[in-house]
Amino acid sequence: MKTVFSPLHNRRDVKTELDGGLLIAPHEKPSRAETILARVKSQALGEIVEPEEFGLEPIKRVHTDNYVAFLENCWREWQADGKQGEAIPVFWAGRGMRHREPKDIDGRLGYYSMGADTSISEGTWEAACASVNVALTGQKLVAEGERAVFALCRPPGHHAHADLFGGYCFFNNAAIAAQAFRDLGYQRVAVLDVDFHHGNGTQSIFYHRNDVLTISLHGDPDLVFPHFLGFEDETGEGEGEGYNLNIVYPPGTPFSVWRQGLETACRRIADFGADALVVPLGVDTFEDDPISFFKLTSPDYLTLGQRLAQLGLPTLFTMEGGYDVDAIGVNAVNVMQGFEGKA
Ligand code: SP5
Ligand code: ZN
Repeated sequence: MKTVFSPLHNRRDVKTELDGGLLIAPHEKPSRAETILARVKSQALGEIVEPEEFGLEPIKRVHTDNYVAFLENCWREWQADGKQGEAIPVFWAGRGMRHREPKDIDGRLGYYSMGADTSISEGTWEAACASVNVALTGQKLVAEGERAVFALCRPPGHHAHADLFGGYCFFNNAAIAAQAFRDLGYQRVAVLDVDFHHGNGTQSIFYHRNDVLTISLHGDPDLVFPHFLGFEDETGEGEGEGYNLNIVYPPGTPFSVWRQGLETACRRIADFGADALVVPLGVDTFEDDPISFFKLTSPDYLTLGQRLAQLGLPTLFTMEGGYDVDAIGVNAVNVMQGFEGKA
């Protein structure tokens, strides 16, 4: 299997993550991608390809123009305002307040975010754009006939809405790739999100549509991020009714239970008649992940890959979460090797 990788991911290298009342060293850091790349090489998974440049147009098929402009200018405006640290949203439009874009940079950070876990600094824009190019290059390779491609995206994307960043995400790489499949004439695209966290951005982007089926297996949002979306009664709206599926699990969930949801998801994708599959792949479902509570083991990721291959679809993997850096390479590449038939 080919892997798409951009060294520009390392332009995203913030020093802070607001967590537990402290500015900690971020969970989402450059070594994550480097560790996965090293495993791709040591396992000789396949060719490693640098991304092509796709520009902003495919991004704007999914994200609003004003949001894209905000991300492009945020760090510059923050600095021009004389701020000392990294850009972190602090204020939001709560219930009863106005949802309008203010001029002030603190106001705009709140307007365009869904969490304060995601600081912005120099290079975030460049890395986020490179991550989209990685996903779109993978999508193009699949459209040209590759059975499956591993888009080693960083930063991740699945928490980003049309006009919101957060959860370490800026552009929704998986949603942009799914839309690119549609724009190339694929009629029904399935997105199966196996990250530990709900794929809130992807759900939201396609919530009113029946041409992109969105499914997410994740930790109960009553207990974990993103807290305010991802419940099982969210099934889609309007034409999209019945085209979103959330499967929620409690703390301690082992693969033997999680895989039942995977089975439900795979059957739904087959019934839908998908002609392409996008898999936002997080390995924060791992038993030793520092911010999550599922109990998947490294061999389980081989089984996951095998089951996804049985769908028989052109498949694009986009890298999302996974924060046990010691295991992230083995676990992510196990999915690819399972897909290719390794038991
Ligand atoms: C892509 C992805 O996986 N994003 C996840 C973003 C989660 N950010 C909030 C993390 C809060 C961690 N709190 C630590 C509690 C440890 N028990
Ligand atoms: Zn996650």
